[in-house]
Amino acid sequence: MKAQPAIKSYYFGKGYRDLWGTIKDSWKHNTKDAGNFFLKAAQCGPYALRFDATIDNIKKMFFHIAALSVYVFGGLWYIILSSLHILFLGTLFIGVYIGFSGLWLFDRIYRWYYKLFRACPVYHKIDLPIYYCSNIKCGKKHDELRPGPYGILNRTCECGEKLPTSFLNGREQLYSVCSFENPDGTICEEEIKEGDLTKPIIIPFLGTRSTGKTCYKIALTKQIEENKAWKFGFENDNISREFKLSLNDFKQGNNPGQTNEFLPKFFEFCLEKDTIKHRRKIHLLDPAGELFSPTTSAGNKIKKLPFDYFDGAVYIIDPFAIKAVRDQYGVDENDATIKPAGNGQFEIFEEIINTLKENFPKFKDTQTKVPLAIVINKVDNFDLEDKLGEQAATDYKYQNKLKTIEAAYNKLCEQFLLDNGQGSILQKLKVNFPKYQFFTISTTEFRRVDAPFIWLMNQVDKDFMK
Ligand SMILES: Nc1nc2c(ncn2[C@@H]2O[C@H](COP(=O)(O)OP(=O)(O)OP(=O)(O)O)[C@@H](O)[C@H]2O)c(=O)[nH]1
Ligand SMILES: [Mg+2]
Ligand SMILES: [Zn+2]
Ligand SMILES: [Zn+2]
Repeated sequence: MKAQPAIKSYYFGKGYRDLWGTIKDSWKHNTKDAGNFFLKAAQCGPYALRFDATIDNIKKMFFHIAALSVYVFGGLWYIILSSLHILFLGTLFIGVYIGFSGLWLFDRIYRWYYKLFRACPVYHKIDLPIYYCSNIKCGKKHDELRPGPYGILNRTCECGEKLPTSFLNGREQLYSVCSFENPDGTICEEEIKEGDLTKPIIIPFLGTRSTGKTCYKIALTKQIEENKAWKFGFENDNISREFKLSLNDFKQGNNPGQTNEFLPKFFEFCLEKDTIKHRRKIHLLDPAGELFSPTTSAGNKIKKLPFDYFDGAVYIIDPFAIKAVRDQYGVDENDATIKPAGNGQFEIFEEIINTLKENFPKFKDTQTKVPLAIVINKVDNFDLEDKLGEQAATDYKYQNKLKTIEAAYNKLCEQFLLDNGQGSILQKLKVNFPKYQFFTISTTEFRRVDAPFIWLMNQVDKDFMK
């Protein structure tokens, strides 16, 4: 363990020094006592064969015998007592070590079993953040706050404050920041708000410019907030404030404006259920569509997204980015109200797939287990709702005796893509993401916006959705 701004536990530092100290001291006493007798023997003068020296000789001999006895018997006592001392402390220390290793292991295994980790707002997946000392005047950073040489259940910071070393006794309530070390040696230190152990669910939105990712984020969050199946809450005041403002704007029909950040921070909120042990922390990622624009460097940019630990993705499609659809409805590609997404929303998907395969082990196999919600947005326009909406899917289900409405949505949407000349991308989607599901939504009219999220959650977190 790296040096911590804390006082080493008795069992890892001072305990040994104390033991060594008492052993040394008691030997010192012994030699001192024996030395005194030698001194007294010396004071009796040299041994002599004279009669008048007999008493002195006897005294001298007595002191010598006494000195030797101190050495021999005292030494024996010393060995016996020291061994007992070592045995006693040793047993105590071993007990403590077993306790500490057990707690350390429990902490690890528990978090591994429940898949609990921290997702920093800028995508680092970390096991243990840096915790700040709870004494505000001190604020020292503890980067390995777990059971160890500085303490088992608690540790004492250099300032004297007691800090819990495990999630069991309140460690997660300390202020904490990301501990990821950047390639240049600096530490990320983005604030991570938890309060307790939470299970992260990470869902990025894929889709080119103006497909409606940001509108989707707003409408989806609103619907999730209103859903009575769970308790909703923001952890971060800034995100909460930002959401309220953009929701107000959105409801008044204002366009959220294009997102500029290629790699924005996660948009986070928590979901809680009485029946569930750990809150779920949902991390939505709404990047600028430019990230997916079919340029030569798109792959390099996409690589920076947290694909290696995302749970599922939402791929947002704007039907009006398809020329055949625009032609059918007489929509210009620069239409100001519909704002059709640019060409290339499908071409980029190929690039995304290639980048994933090259860079992320999860996607190496042709068939990834990662679920993909393919969302056709903007169906409030023209007769798209009649063709692809809920009634259409229900009718299709009964007419074709399908088991689920989901199967009906898939069939309708696949046919829609085929009819509009997008058969090849459809094939690629199905081959590379066998766990896919089509949805048709309207973000501006809040139509079926939470369906893709609920489906994804059912794929990745059945326990929570029970
Ligand atoms: N009619 C209609 N328009 C929509 C819908 N969803 C989004 N739009 C419009 O599409 C445009 C783009 O929406 P955004 O959410 O900003 O798109 P984006 O994908 O975030 O775009 P970038 O941030 O540039 O990548 C806006 O003008 C929205 O009003 C919808 O369901 N129906
Ligand atoms: Mg946007
Ligand atoms: Zn402190
Ligand atoms: Zn970080």
